[in-house]
Amino acid sequence: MDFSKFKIKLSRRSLLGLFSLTALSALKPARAFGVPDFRKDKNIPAHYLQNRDTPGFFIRSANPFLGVDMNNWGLSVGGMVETPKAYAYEDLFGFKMRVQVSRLKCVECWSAKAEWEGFRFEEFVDRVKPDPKAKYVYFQSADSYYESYLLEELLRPRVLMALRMNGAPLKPEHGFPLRLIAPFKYGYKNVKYITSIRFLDSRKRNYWANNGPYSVDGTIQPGIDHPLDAGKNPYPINGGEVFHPFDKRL
Ligand SMILES: Nc1nc2c(c(=O)[nH]1)N[C@H]1C(S)=C(S)[C@@H](COP(=O)(O)O)O[C@H]1N2
Ligand SMILES: [Mo]
Repeated sequence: MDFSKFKIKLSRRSLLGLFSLTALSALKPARAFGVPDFRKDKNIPAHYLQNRDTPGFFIRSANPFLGVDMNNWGLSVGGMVETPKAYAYEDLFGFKMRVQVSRLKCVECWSAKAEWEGFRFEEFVDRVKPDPKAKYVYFQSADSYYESYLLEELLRPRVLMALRMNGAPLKPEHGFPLRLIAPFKYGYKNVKYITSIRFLDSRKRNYWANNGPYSVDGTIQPGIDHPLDAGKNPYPINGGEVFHPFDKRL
């Protein structure tokens, strides 16, 4: 197409706008929670955060997306609490920082170790003052992922709200700006790109219990692991990870 005759009317800027609009409508994936949904798409654009078996530390992103836009990012902490709070990225560095080395273990049977730096979940509890009836915590993420915990679990030692990994801010693909590290839970419970934390009086389900065979609980059990690539058939593993009794009561 010859755009030269539009030159007077359309500035270079609006021409670029026209092109990118066309490009966008050609791609136009379905949307989940306002973010493009590439879950059934085989041709995920390369610049999207997506599953990659990167040496050293694999990347797992169930619903590929462009990463968190820090112009629009804020963290809200609320639900059944006395004082709901909203945090900017910089605010989070006001908390007491801790460093730990821990391993993340995925149900697909890979694991990787990193040095994580962040703060304890207590920091939020102390400030928002949850109702004593709020025994559950629900996380939502920028990529339409969500997770669910017992409050008691988040107060255990070595649970970290991580801002940094291996001496640098979290990389976009590893959960920037904020992720959870709970070393006694399978990788899928270690929620990345967190945008909202809510204290609740009932247990919600998580992404992988609703979209796969994994339990809401997700505690790493001793015994047989569950290699996803071995026949692709989920089977119960010792300790009940894949078909966890907790799920049946929901
Ligand atoms: N928001 C969000 N958090 C997520 C995921 C995801 O898709 N979205 N994948 C989970 C899974 S299955 C694993 S194994 C770990 C992987 O973390 P990594 O990508 O930093 O290796 O992140 C978990 N946290
Ligand atoms: Mo995973």
